[in-house]
Amino acid sequence: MQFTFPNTLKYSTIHVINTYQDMTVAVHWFPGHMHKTLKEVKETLPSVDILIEVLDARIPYSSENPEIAKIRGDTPCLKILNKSDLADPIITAQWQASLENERGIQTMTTTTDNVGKSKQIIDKIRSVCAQKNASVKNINAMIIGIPNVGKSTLINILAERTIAKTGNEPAVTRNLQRINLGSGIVLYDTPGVLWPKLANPNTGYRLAASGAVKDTAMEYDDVGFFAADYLIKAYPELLKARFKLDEIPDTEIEFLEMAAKKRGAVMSGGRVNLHKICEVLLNELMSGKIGQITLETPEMLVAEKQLMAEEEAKKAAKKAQRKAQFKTGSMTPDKKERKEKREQKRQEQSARMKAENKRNK
Ligand SMILES: Nc1nc2c(ncn2[C@@H]2O[C@H](COP(=O)(O)OP(=O)(O)OP(=O)(O)O)[C@@H](O)[C@H]2O)c(=O)[nH]1
Ligand SMILES: [Mg+2]
Repeated sequence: MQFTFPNTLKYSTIHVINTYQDMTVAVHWFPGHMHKTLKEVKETLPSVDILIEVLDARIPYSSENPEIAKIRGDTPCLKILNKSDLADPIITAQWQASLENERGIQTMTTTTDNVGKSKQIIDKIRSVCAQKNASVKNINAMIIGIPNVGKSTLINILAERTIAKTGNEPAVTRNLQRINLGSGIVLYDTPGVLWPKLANPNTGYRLAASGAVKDTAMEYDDVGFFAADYLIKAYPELLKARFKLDEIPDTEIEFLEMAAKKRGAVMSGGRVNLHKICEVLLNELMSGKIGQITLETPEMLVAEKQLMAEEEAKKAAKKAQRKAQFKTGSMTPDKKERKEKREQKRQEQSARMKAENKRNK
């Protein structure tokens, strides 16, 4: 399935002006097992005491599942910003403050580098579910999140043994798994889930650029151009250092050409291999080799959401206009006249019939 950038959707931050307009990209991915998982999550939710939504600290908005927000109800939710070792720490703090504005939401950052901190999740679970008598009943904590965000890794840390299969690719876990920690807490590991409709087109690119989308389901070149466009504006110094460049050019294509030459991504005849350099850029971005990078800020999202709302309002206005046109269309003088004539003929006919009936009596 594909989606198109709305004409007006642009980044809007101090340094990022998006040039991607009218661009179509295929990074949408919602296989059958995700559909099944979402259904199972909904079914299990009534017996869940706390939801632990694992977010990718590099894309806290784009990795937040809107379907969960819809079905969560009053279930307390702890949002974990995982892989915080790969994210820009200043922006991570901004995201935590922004997420905690929501009712019933608590946040924490975690990374595989700091196992001790991850274990504090257990204390959080206990404090949030303090009213539940754990000696009588287990606390049920369900771990959810996008593919490849680190859910199973986190479960292994909490369980202090390798109990869930992990791997650096999306869709490693395929079935819901119940893990009894043995101390009054039961964890549910779930397969990574995306959602059927991405409202914000930038979300698709960011999910792809962070490794949540299977590489067979994304176009490296499109995502690479998107990432290059963002990085030259948001993190020019990191790019300079990583690709050993003296200056960062104004456009993503110039940057990709320069980087390709530095990395030998050149084809016979001297033409730059853009596909190859996009692949290199994305792999280095995902693995953190370029540096600690966050792909979206709360400020950017305020602007993007506003643009999306304007886009929606325009669509709704157009639809209403079409509807109105259709209605008035049926009332054009021509149609109105024909309708009146039909009505008149009906009345004449009924009068004739009445008169005839009277005569026959
Ligand atoms: N750099 C970094 N890598 C991490 C972190 N947590 C997990 N990973 C890596 O991310 C990859 C995915 O981890 P998993 O635990 O399998 O992710 P998952 O969310 O269970 O993925 P699915 O089951 O496919 O949905 C693995 O290679 C982990 O080593 C982290 O905090 N930092
Ligand atoms: Mg998993």
